Amino acid sequence: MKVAADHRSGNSFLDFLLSFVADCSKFQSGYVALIGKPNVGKSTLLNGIIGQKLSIVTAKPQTTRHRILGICSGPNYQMILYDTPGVITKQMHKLDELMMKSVRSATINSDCLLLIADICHPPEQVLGTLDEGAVNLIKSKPTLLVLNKKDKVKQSEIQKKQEWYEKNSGMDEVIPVSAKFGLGIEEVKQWLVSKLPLGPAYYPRDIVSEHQERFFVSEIFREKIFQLYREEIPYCSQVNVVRYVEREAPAKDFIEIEILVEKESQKAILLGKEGKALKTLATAARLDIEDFVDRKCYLEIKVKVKEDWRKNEELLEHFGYSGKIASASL
Ligand SMILES: Nc1nc2c(ncn2[C@@H]2O[C@H](COP(=O)(O)OP(=O)(O)OP(=O)(O)O)[C@@H](O)[C@H]2O)c(=O)[nH]1
Ligand SMILES: [Mg+2]
Repeated sequence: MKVAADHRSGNSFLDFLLSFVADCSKFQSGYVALIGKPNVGKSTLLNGIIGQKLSIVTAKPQTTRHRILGICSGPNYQMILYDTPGVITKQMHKLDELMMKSVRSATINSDCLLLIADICHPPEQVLGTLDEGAVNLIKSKPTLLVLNKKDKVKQSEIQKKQEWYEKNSGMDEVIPVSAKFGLGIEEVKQWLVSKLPLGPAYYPRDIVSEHQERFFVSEIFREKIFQLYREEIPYCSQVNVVRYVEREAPAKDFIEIEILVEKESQKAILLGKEGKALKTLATAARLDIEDFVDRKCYLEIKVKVKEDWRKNEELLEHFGYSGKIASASL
């Protein structure tokens, strides 16, 4: 930073301080919550903004269970984004309740909001499903309505839907995007930068998340369960990384994984005939985990039954659903 000038100038230290303060005073930073119904593409959008796959994505609703933190740093800004579980009105278990709590806390802690809706769905009042407290919170912050999946509809329909939402949603601005194909992401980023308050970088510029590697390993594993199994299996499964031992190459990292389900019958489905289904799952997960950690891995997997784990508050807290992210074992 202007080193040569500092040495020549009699007021070098003062000049340095003034220019440092001026630089800091231009820097913008803040928290952004991504909220919306299940399956609208919140996680895909987070990954698109960060430019890297951080949050797992599947075709099934209620994939995201935790509040996932992703960091996007630019030359003059740092946005800290929270991907959140899809907003549901009917809560079946304590897990659902804790998931909705994490949506609320992300909303409260944010400086601005991305409210995401699926452009393919008939237009609707986007705040309609939220309770009054949440609506008031959203109205008190700069909010962008992102109409996602625009690649699936015709240009004329995009325009019609955008106009409807601009007129009826009460949101500050409406931007149609395709998170999956990277269309409109830059516009969303520009909107965010225009709303971020002045402030320092909260995280080193070269990191994209604060979660530990083992958290992502359990999430990747869960993504594969969502992709490979049907009906209740994805929803009744909890994945814990019990042990993660990093080893010098050519040795492989050793990862002990525990999958919890609620019934013996679910365990039988997960294992499959002669353990074949579990083998397929383990291979698919290992390949993606190796890609993510950039090392070869050996997975040791145990499937356990823990009745009603989704209703057990103490266990849920232990598994990190109370806001803190942690991978734990029984
Ligand atoms: N065609 C198309 N599909 C998309 C787009 N964005 C997301 N999807 C798909 O929509 C599905 C849901 O995406 P997610 O990103 O997991 O949605 P989410 O809102 O995070 O879902 P939950 O975590 O379950 O609340 C996946 O199959 C994505 O590939 C998009 O822009 N276009
Ligand atoms: Mg998600």
